[in-house]
Amino acid sequence: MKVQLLNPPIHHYTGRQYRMMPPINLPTIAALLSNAGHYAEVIDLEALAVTPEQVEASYKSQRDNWPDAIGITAMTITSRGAKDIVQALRRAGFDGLIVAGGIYPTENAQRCIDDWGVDMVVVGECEGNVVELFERGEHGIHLGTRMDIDKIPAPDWRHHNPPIGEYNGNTRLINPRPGISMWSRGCPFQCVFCSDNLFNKQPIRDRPPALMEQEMRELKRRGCENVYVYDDELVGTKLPAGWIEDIADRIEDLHLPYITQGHCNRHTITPESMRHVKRSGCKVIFWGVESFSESVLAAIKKRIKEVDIWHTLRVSHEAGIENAVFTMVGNYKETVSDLQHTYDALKQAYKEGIIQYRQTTVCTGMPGTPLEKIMKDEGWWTEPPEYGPQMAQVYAPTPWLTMKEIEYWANKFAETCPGVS
Ligand code: B12
Ligand code: SF4
Repeated sequence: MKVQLLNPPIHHYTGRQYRMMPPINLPTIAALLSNAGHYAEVIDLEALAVTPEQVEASYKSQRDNWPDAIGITAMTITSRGAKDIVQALRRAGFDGLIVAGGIYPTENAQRCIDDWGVDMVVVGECEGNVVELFERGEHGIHLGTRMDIDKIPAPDWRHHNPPIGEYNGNTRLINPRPGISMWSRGCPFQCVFCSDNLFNKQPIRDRPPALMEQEMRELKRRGCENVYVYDDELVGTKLPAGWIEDIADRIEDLHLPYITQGHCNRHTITPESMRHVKRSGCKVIFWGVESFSESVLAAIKKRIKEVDIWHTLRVSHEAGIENAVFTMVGNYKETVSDLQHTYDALKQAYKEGIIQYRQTTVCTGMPGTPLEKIMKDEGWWTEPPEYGPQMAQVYAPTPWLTMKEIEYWANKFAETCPGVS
């Protein structure tokens, strides 16, 4: 069977093109299909700036090259683009199997069948049965099954367009020639604003060090000079005993610098653990800080205290790692005095040299999040804009801040230390 796996375009309606990083889901599914004897290629239509009209025209003119089945992935933000592509394929006459999966189809399965015109929706994680589902081709909604974390194969970058290593990177810190990898799945927390609905609120499953070594060596072989280890929260979570040491032993000689993400924690972040993180090639960690205010951290259910943040930044810095902090303005229950406190803390931490970079987003009530429910229950929900940079636009006031205030503090934060884009 020949399968084409598509990441949908969004630039045609958002006015902003993403060629930052490829999704890991499609090359992972490609690896499974290919291991089962099928041919699978991944086309990132957004990264290639291909519009639905171009897809329609190219399908119309190349009937002989049609795959047997098409898979399309979608997040909430890419769902309109996914629908546009499915409809363009159908307009071109493609009547083969179209399968949708990912976070949006998982939460809106019937809509993908009724409104988009896909034949099959795979709900949730699906490495355990995705090959069988493509082979059977049975229309309708199917529950994906998980595969044992030790068995999930490395993403297959062989038939990926654009090639891995030719993306622009989501931050300049991983340029040039960035690659992407995920060493674990899952996050035990459920911060109110987080739209990682497929993976949050569940125990973390760590992938085997031998596979991580294979994956990192393959990325280097393919010309990647930096890697974003894009786990939800890798550093600071409770890792299996000896796991990061094992990875460090295996890839230290590779000298492949990577960036990753972490959860501030005064117990798990120790000089010893950070020594191994550094040894494995880590150069920058993005810490999910959001705010330095205790009351905001509690309101957004971040499950950390201010002391965790200061401890983490200091220990990480002492281990020789650069710290980047994710911060947010317009958080649930955040007032001007909370923002002043975070601003002062950022300034202080930058002055001390324990943070090097900052990214500030605007808290956005994404569909399916606890925050969306709170906003609706409390009567102040406004639909987030579909166009423009996502989670970076001030689009509505909160009960505690005017739009002007949110904008003012986003700009103030930007004055404290360098941004990362
Ligand atoms: C890597 C990553 C990126 C990369 C790559 C983006 C991409 N197109 O995938 C970059 C940096 C570019 C990125 C950008 C953004 N991201 Co992002 N990103 C991630 C991250 C960390 C990993 C994605 C991943 O590969 N996961 C691992 C795979 C295996 O899981 P999966 O994608 O769910 O796929 C499984 C199933 O869903 C299913 N499946 C998925 N697709 C398909 C397709 C078919 C046919 C089938 C059968 C099955 C199937 O099978 C897979 C295997 O089980 C996730 C968080 C997470 N843990 O997933 C956030 C996440 C997906 N991103 C998110 C967001 C919001 C964004 C941005 C809007 C952020 C911004 N402010 O700009 C942009 C959108 C850019 C864009 N147009 O694509 C949200 C999405 C929320 C939502 N409800 O839609 C997440 C969940 C993060 C979060 N905490 O909220 N992101
Ligand atoms: S923001 Fe980070 S820590 Fe919070 S639930 Fe989402 S992935 Fe987990």
